[in-house]
Amino acid sequence: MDELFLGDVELDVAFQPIVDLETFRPFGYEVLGRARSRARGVVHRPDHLLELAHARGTLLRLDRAWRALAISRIAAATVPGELRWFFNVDSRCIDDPEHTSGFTRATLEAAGLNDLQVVIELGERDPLLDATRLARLVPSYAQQGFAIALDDLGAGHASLNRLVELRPDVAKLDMKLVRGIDADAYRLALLRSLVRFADEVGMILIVEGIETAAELTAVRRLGVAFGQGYLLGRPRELPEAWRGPMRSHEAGISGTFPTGTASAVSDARVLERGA
Ligand code: G
Ligand code: MN
Repeated sequence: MDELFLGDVELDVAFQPIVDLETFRPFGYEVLGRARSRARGVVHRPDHLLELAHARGTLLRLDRAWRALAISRIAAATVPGELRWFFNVDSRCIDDPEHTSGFTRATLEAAGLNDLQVVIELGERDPLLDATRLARLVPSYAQQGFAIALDDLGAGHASLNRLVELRPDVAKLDMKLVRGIDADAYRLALLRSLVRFADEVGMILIVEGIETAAELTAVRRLGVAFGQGYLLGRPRELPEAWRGPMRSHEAGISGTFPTGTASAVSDARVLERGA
């Protein structure tokens, strides 16, 4: 697969928890593409790699390779059924003549993951996140049974216009609007109004990029249901307990804490109490 992209680049994926801010249990995981050059020991920034692939006409291949890799990792694990799995899609993929609808559903089916709850994140980086592309993409994903998230709301192309056109099931507030929110009346007022907006239209609101205990406290006080960020859990491999062959005691795993998230969250609680 390497030669399809960039010499010796080796693809990987990491999983970052999206956490229920009331219970601190994981609501789901966002899949994040990762890449490194084995020979040179270099870690590549995924956004750079996407731009490079776009310039070389291999964006669709890269996008699909990451998604297929993530699906194979999930399939190799025993994951609790109630979790949602958030996949980033670069909407520019739709311009590739090889693009056909149904790849993600077909890959899930081949992996025996028909019941996986999938959320497709359409994001701020996509200059083509316009009404014409959305009119083709969104029904395709809806038909495959996936929910739609507007990623990085408030940044780049993920504008308020996109929000009202797309009417997504989920919106993820961009992390720049969260940074230092505890000490910023404008950011607090904006988030407060978005919580109310989400409630009124029945949209799930996720706050991205929570890094400090003070930010977490402020976001929770506003009644935001779900959060993501380094404080709540870094992108990493799936929890050890889920990997490898199913063991009998894992049959009733539903609702348990993945190890990584539990420790990150208890850190967050301690930090929050100290704040
Ligand atoms: O555009 P999108 O929201 O999909 O970008 C996710 C990126 O943000 C990933 O590269 C992930 O590693 C990074 N990320 C996740 N949580 C945090 C955080 O708390 N702080 C910062 N600075 N980056 C984060
Ligand atoms: Mn995302």
